[in-house]
Amino acid sequence: MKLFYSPASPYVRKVMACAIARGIDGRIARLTSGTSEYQAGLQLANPLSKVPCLITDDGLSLFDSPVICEFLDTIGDALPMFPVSGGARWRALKQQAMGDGMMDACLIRRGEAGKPMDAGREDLHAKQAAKVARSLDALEIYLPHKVVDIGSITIVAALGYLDFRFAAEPWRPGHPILAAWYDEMMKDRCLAETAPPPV
Ligand SMILES: N[C@@H](CCC(=O)N[C@@H](CS)C(=O)NCC(=O)O)C(=O)O
Repeated sequence: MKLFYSPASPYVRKVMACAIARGIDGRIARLTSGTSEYQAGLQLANPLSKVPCLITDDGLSLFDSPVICEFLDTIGDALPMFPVSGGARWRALKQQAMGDGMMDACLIRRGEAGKPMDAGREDLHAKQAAKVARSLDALEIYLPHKVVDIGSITIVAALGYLDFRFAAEPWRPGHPILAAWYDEMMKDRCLAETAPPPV
């Protein structure tokens, strides 16, 4: 398998964390943006031109991190990252949606960074920041379980991205329970080894 990859992408982190948790990361070659294969191939493989994008051993291109992560669950015989049924499944999928939404809001703000701050842009920043703030408050109350699954992986990826790109807006104050949960989850190899690069 080949993965269009960026070390700074929280969505790529989700994929690599799932692959490590399932013991199949060694079967994934990483294509980084400096390579000609990446430059020539990403738009063909993913018309949206976004990472992560996985090329399977059958030559199928898959994109959007939830799709890729679910595909990885079909390979190997480790415990699934997507709980199969019941409350655990819906909790994990909901947490994945929340973590992805937090990352989406952060990326919108990043995309606007450095542009002139007119009233419309200030409103956009405030609305995106509020989505993240409300999600943090909800997570402080409805803490994810201390299990590695697609829900907790995505929430950790979102929180790690806040540390990485929004260090000037620390999320830990006011969220001590979530901060302790995060520190505990970061002890897992799949999350420790995929932490964002130093700023
Ligand atoms: N929903 C997608 C989001 C992927 C995404 O936005 N990736 C960013 C990097 S973090 C990207 O490739 N952006 C380039 C672009 O939007 O052109 C997923 O879950 O994989």
